[in-house]
Amino acid sequence: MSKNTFQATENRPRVLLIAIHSPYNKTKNIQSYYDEFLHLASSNGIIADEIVYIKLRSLDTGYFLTTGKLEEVRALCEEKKIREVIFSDPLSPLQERNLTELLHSRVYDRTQLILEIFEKSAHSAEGKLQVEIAMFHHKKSRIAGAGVHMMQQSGKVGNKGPGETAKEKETRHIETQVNQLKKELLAMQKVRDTQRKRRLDSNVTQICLVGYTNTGKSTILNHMTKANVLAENRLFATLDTTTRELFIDGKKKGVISDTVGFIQQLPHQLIDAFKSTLDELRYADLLLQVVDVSDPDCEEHIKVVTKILHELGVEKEMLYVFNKADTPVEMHLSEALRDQYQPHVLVSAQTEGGLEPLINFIRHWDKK
Ligand SMILES: Nc1nc2c(ncn2[C@@H]2O[C@H](COP(=O)(O)OP(=O)(O)OP(=O)(O)O)[C@@H](O)[C@H]2O)c(=O)[nH]1
Ligand SMILES: [Mg+2]
Repeated sequence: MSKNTFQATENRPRVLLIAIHSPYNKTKNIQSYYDEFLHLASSNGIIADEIVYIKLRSLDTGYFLTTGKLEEVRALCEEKKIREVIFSDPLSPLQERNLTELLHSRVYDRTQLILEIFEKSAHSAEGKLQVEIAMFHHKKSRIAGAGVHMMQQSGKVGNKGPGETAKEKETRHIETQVNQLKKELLAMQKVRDTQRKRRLDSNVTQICLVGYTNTGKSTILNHMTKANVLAENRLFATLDTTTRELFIDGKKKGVISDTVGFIQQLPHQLIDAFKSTLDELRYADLLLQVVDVSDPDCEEHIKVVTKILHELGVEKEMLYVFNKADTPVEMHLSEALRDQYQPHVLVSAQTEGGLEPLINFIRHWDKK
């Protein structure tokens, strides 16, 4: 176990981040996975007081960490008065509960962390509903693994049957709420469908920006359409799909949409909840897959995006947009490697005129 210690200044709960290298994590570059985990935490406004890096050969079903590591973490939490512990890997409901009790802290995992970022980033009513549904699903899975006290039968009037446990009651309550939220979401989707149908009927060209989170999708949309979508160095800055008219040389070329960014091991609750937003992709004529060439893991990220698109059943004509060509770091996607991804353009959304190769491609591109 290796660790970093930081100086805590304010009077807030002290936070420990636990970055795990488990045998089940198929990521090729563990350092990038760690960096991404730290970026997820900071994107959620979390200041880490302690970070430990743990390599595990096996996982404990009850406590996730094996005995020796668990004791080291317990001692650290006690010594540093830690009150919040976040794991970089998914915890089972049982592990989460056992660790919470043992460490006297709020304990949660990467999935919960991503859900909380999504909760903060959702601005539209539809986005908020989608996140709420995903949160309920996650909560329901936690209840499924809850302990004995939830198994005790509750004798209150109004229960479904005499044998209903508190666990079943809570699950039923969540299901009722999810069903209600889904109804509301469906009504909103109908409005979106009508808008889309109008666009399809008018035969307007639809272009969609997709890609890993933080690659520059919103920055590109803003520069190409003078939109005002929040773009910042935060994971999942954008959740809501924004669609704008796209003019090239003063002529309307079509519409262009920004979409929620992807991430490796994206919690499935979120893919499910965001299916309706991501539906935009299914109707696109051209996808612009934005890739951050300053990221050492960018090729891996292309694979993640391709896999999620495949899972969503989206197979569309695609242009790879290699962005951040201005960055001082060495390009992580060599020219030879880049050539495997065709067609592609190399751009810099932050440089004056840096998007010209992309604009030029779209200028000469027509839908089939
Ligand atoms: N150096 C450099 N930075 C860029 C470029 N384009 C975008 N960025 C920065 O990259 C960060 C992410 O940009 P966004 O446009 O928010 O990225 P996004 O893909 O919309 O991210 P999500 O909405 O979180 O999925 C911001 O800090 C941008 O300023 C570029 O061409 N060069
Ligand atoms: Mg964005």
